[in-house]
Amino acid sequence: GDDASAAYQPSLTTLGQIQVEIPGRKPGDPVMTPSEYQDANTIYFQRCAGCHGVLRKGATGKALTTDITRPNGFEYLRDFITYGSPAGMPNWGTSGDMTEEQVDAMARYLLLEPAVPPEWGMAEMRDSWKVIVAPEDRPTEKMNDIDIDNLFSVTLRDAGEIALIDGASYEIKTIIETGYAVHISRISASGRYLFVIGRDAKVVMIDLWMETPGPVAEIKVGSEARSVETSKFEGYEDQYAIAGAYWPPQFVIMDGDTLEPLRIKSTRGMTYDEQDFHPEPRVAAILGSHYKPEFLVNVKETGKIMMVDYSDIDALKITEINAERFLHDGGLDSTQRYFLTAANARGKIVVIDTKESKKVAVIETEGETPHPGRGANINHPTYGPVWATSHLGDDTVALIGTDPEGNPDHAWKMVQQLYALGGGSLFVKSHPTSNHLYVDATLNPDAETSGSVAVFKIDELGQEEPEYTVLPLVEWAGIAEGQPRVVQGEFNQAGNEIWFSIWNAADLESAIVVVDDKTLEMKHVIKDERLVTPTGKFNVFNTRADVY
Ligand code: DHE
Repeated sequence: GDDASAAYQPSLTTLGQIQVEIPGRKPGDPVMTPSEYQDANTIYFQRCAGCHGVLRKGATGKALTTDITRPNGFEYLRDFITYGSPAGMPNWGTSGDMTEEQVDAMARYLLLEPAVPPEWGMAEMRDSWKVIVAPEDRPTEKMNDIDIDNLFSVTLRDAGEIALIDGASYEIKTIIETGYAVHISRISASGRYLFVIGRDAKVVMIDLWMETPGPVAEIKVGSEARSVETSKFEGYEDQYAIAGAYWPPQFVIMDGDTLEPLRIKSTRGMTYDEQDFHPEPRVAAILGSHYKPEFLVNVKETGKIMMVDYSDIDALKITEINAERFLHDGGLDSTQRYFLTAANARGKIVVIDTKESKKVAVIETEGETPHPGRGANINHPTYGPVWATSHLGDDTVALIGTDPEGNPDHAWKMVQQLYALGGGSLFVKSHPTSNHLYVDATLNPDAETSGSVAVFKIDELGQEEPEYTVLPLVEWAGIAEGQPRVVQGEFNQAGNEIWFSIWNAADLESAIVVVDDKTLEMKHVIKDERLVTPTGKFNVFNTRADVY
């Protein structure tokens, strides 16, 4: 049996480089052995912290601090983890993602105080920083025949890699090791440098001019992160990179040639509304303004958008805008002047005018948990330019007017609600040359639904109840094993085809399906044993120029 005194010797557990102490035992604490605690802590960081927070104070998911978990008790927690909830909590037990023993250990883990991982300041960043190829040793011109602007950077989530795939031939040009559960790719204004960030907060900078594109610098900016971006304002192209961390809650501005960390800013502080201190306001999406030398930094838990002026990083000026709590992802309208971003757990979209550095609206989406990615800009037959988001919690798509000059009556109002395949949608996509709006349903529990995408015809959106076409992409890809999920459409540079990931378990076959945007027929399937768990895809031109 377990010896309680041995079990509660403070001991260390590691996730990557995180070292945490098991918090001291209090009377009535559940029994956990050090190895159970370590396993549970690792599972917590991998599966739970993204929604519930490192300190368990809640965001997209509910708070799990002990004042809440203890009154609910062990059985309640165990059942909740096993069966999930319709509001978005995954059914970790019945889906087979966690064993009965793991669920049991997680329920006991949540009755203990949260472990606090260490800080990560300039010393740690500089220790982790590597210039692999110095700027003076890099090519002075493009050394390959790759059409860089039509290249796709594809996240291979569980492999900790990205694939660079040619947009015309569908050929995998190279696979680059990047770090644990790489999350997004962003591209410097010139199109030369590609930046990726993983959940482990490792940023890798890749030079697309090299004969075979590869890493030229890397750095770890914390222990948990999701966002990276580069300076895009005229005169500052490629000058700076910025990465935002979930833990520690901070962002860092880096040299755009080498990733040398220059200025770290903590985001800890007061919530925008109640103005109480929050110890873990995580950095969600970051966007480089096209109107000013500014980065827009979404600070999730305090509900603030920091507009960070990088024209003089020695005298950093930050315009701190009260937005709404639980800011997550977002993107620009078609003129690139307005930033539309989701306060997802509050069901709202906040609109920022990047020219005036002002909040112009907060809009209810009338759906549960808006999740736009960067959103989709379309030209609506009745309302003119609108921006779209789908929802994690239901099948609705909200269309918001974005044209205060030409369509002032509809600007910053929700003008229409569409009904797509079902809940669990993560991303919508369109393109300036396309007549289609694509809506996925990635996290829907039903395999047929999560394996398909809904397509609305833009010129038919003026009709009473616009209908959508269903494209059964998993069926088209011919993958029978597992429950592969369709995720995140991304257009090629010309805007005549859209790519979707068919995201299967790591040990099963995945694919990318290329759809002809005019005919809505399958044009090609990319299958390759190296394509392990493909998720996000980032076309170089569309990503650097913010075309979506
Ligand atoms: Fe993401 C973007 C955070 C789960 C695929 N994801 C983002 C951004 C944030 C974020 C803050 C915006 C970055 C930006 O624009 O600067 N994602 C989180 C989480 O906290 C969450 C909910 C849970 C977690 O533990 O990570 C989470 N995300 C996922 C996934 O499970 C997805 C589907 C698969 C994966 O690869 O992990 C996923 N997230 C993506 C993608 C984008 C993204 C593809 C970029 C979309 C785009 O078009 O820009």
